[in-house]
Amino acid sequence: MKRYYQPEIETMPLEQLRELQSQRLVAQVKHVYENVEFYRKRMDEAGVKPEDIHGIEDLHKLPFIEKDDLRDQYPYGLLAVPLSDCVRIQSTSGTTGRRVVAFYTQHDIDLWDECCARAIVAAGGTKDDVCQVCYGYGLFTGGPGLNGGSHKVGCLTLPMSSGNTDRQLMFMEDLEATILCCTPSYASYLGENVVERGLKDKIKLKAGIFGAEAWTEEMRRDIENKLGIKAYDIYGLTEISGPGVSFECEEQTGMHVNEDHFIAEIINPKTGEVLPEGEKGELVFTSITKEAFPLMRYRTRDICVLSRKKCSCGRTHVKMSKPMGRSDDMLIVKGVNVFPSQIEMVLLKNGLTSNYQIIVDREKYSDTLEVRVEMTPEFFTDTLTDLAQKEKDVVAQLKSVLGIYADVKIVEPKSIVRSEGKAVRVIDRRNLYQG
Ligand code: DLL
Repeated sequence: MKRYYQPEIETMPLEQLRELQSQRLVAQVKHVYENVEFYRKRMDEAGVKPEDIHGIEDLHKLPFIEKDDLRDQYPYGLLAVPLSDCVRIQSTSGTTGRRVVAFYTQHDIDLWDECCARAIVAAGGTKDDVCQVCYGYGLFTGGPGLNGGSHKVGCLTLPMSSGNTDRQLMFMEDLEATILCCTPSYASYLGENVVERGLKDKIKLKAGIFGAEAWTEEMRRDIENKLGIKAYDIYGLTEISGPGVSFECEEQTGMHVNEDHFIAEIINPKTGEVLPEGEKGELVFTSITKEAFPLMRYRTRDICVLSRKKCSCGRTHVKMSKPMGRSDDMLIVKGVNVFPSQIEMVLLKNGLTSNYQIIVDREKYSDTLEVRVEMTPEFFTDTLTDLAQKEKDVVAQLKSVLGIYADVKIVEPKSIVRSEGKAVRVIDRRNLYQG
């Protein structure tokens, strides 16, 4: 049995899909040119007018937009409708402290929910399912996105949010959850608890929809075994809407991009040149149906490959590989986006040095974050109690800036190995990216 939420769109013949994309792109370019000064200026500088865009073949003429532009335009600079037409914001961290704020009209939310509904149905969800959503709710898009998708499908939705494992497991068993939505690391942790507490035969889970961070095939098998489910990947980013930009079908060989809403391109991150299908490069998205916060040729910094190889599920939408790395220095720790510059800012504010190292590791599929930083020579005379207090202060400030715990160790001057070339500030021991 084929599993689609919107079969006519998900299996639309390619020609027709391209035509739909073209029409929507032309309208979207006009919308942003007329309503967003930033785009008007950028397009004028690039010598492109809305009349020059006749369809997707002209997409390459438009300039790129980057995370720094979003930061510079914070908060309202990219808004394309009156604020009074917006009903929600979601947010994520920016490169240097400033957050990215994305705006949504009710129509934007409806379309986003539909994208998530497609992912849930592709994972076997129907109105008879019980969908346990343990992504964070709030500014993070994970909880609200999958919650909305689950409602559209008609599942009984358990809006658990993250954490409180005892309660998660109690509801999973008592309310007979069949679909689990959370980060792969949390799924793995839940799986471990299910096995340890002898719950595997008592729970009714059949599928999981896991994303927001990189995870390996090995981790997929481990989660599938522990929870007795089939585990599906889901991808997305706040700037473009949230989860559901792309999702895996039963073939589990890449994620179908919801191409009726987002046009995907792969570019050479160094030159900006558009690369042919099958080549590895940076993923760029153009949102063609967004009303409030449309992004044109947004550089995601995620490195991956696109494929139009025929899929046995019958969907015609292009597939993206799992992200294979980043073209910037963003780390994803416990599902949270972390920029080294955010950590550096806190260290310097506390009178510490810029000789620091960020060490990310994994214990039993759960991320750990350690920050080692050299004290200044003046600090050297401080007592151990002073230093311990300083470490505590930095831990608290990092928690408030990043939203996650980092183990902070203040070390002696000159004890962090100097590099002859670029400083090695980040040591990521997780080896999460494949390919
Ligand atoms: O992580 C949205 C999301 C929520 C996706 C729940 C899936 C499930 P941000 O916090 O803005 O949004 O982070 C976006 O996370 O550019 C990727 O680098 C990374 N990412 C997201 N999904 C995946 C995935 C949400 N399935 C950034 N595999 C993106 C690997 C992922 N990386």
